[in-house]
Amino acid sequence: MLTALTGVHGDRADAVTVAGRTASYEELLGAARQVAVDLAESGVPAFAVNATPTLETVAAVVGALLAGVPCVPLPPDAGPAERGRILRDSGARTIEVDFVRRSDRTPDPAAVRTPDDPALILYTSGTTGAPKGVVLSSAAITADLDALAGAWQWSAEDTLVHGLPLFHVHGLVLGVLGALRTGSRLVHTGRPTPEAYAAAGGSLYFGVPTVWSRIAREPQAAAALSGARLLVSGSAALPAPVFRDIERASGHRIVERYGMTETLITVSGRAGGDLHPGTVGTPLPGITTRIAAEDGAEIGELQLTGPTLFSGYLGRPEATAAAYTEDGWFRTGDIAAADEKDGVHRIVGRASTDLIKSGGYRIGAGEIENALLDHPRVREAAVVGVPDADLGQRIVAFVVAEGVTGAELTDFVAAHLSVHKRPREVRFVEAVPRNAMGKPQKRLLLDGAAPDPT
Ligand code: MCA
Ligand code: AMP
Repeated sequence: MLTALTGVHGDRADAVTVAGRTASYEELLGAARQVAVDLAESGVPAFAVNATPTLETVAAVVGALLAGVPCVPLPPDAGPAERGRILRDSGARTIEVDFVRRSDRTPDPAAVRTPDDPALILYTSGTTGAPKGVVLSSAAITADLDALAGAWQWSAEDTLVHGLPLFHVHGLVLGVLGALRTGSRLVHTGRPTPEAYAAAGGSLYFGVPTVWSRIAREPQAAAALSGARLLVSGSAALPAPVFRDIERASGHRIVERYGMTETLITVSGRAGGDLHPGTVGTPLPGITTRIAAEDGAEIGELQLTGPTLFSGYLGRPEATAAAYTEDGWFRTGDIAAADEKDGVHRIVGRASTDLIKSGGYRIGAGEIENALLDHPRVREAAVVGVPDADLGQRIVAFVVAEGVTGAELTDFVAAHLSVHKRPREVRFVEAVPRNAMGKPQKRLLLDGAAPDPT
């Protein structure tokens, strides 16, 4: 997976820059080898990495791959509830990582490893309950990166720029391992701000729609990207006006691609291809898709198969089985359509309203509801995603509670789970309307709720 570290492209003084610090391949490899040595000595079964945007995180992930120890990246702002759950579920442990200590040898892995063994375990939300660990093998990751390199003509000539979090597929698998697979330079901007993207002078840019929409609102920053080769958006739907504003200011039609933590990126527009707003391109080589539409309908659930799929949810065989149809296709839960003539896909929505996409983060309504119910003043909670011009959707919590303010509840969720999972709005209601089965009727809540009195 780490082709660039084998020296095929030579060394580069500026191979990897993260938040203003730069390392050559040799320096990165030395630090990663030291991590691998320390991991081998520690005997940890899985390596929990506090995924701050730093060179240490890159060295830690690469070190885990060298040592053949599954890596579990943690959101750096994860509160005790979220952090504790991930560590308990995965059995992962942290060890100290220091970019200054380097080794020139890679330890032998403790056991014989194959490309199908777990490389990464990424935690991702479902509609209810706690996030599940998605087990990804190096075979799946390399299959995806090679398919994307082909689709985007991504090579060692590129300088990849992004500022996405390093605990999800987009920022870590594409944004770090992709650079080390293709040999492109990497500039991670620390935060994905329009100013930082504009100043980075890259050829290839990755962003979630919120990032592109913020760049579109600053035409000077968008214009600064005109010298790039390719701009890519994913993780959520890119609004058509953002596509057009970026084209107007930079001359680039953004390539949109679609994926999931469980499947990696499966459908994408192509560099030099015919790109239209609202479309996510065609399946990558090796991926087969089908639309499970009711008789006569054009849209239905997108289902797929291919070599980029996950190995399963960690320790949850029932959940893994439930993610597939009886005839073995992965159920994405996304509603899509595919053009009859050219096969170009459109993602039109999600089957469940209980999965929220906010700023490109996938957030399960049930997880936030459970967190709110842990607050002693909260008696009932129902969480929904409401359309938001900046975030795509924003998290709105309807609660039955007394003696607590909306701001206190927001802080409670931010502190216990993580900051991006906090409700952006808390509305107090007298009761959560429920159907005969006791299931919250969230639509009714959206139609007439009392505003936050604080
Ligand atoms: C505000 N803050 C708080 C609170 N309120 N902190 C604690 N408690 C509070 N109550 C502060 C934080 O400390 C932080 O401060 C700041 O607010 C963060 O604000 P926030 O609004 O959360 O951030 P943002 O700037 O609005 O974030 C937008 C974003 C972010 C940068 C676009 O959403 C993002 O990075 N999204 C990327 C998600 C992603 O990578 N998804 C990929 C999933 P300070 O700023 O000082 O730290 S993988 C995937 O989907 C698939 C495979 C795919 O297709 O890619
Ligand atoms: P995650 O597992 O966090 O990566 O979230 C995966 C989900 O993100 C998918 O199931 C889709 O709902 C959504 N998603 C990813 N890319 C796109 C896209 N280009 N357009 C619309 N939705 C997307």
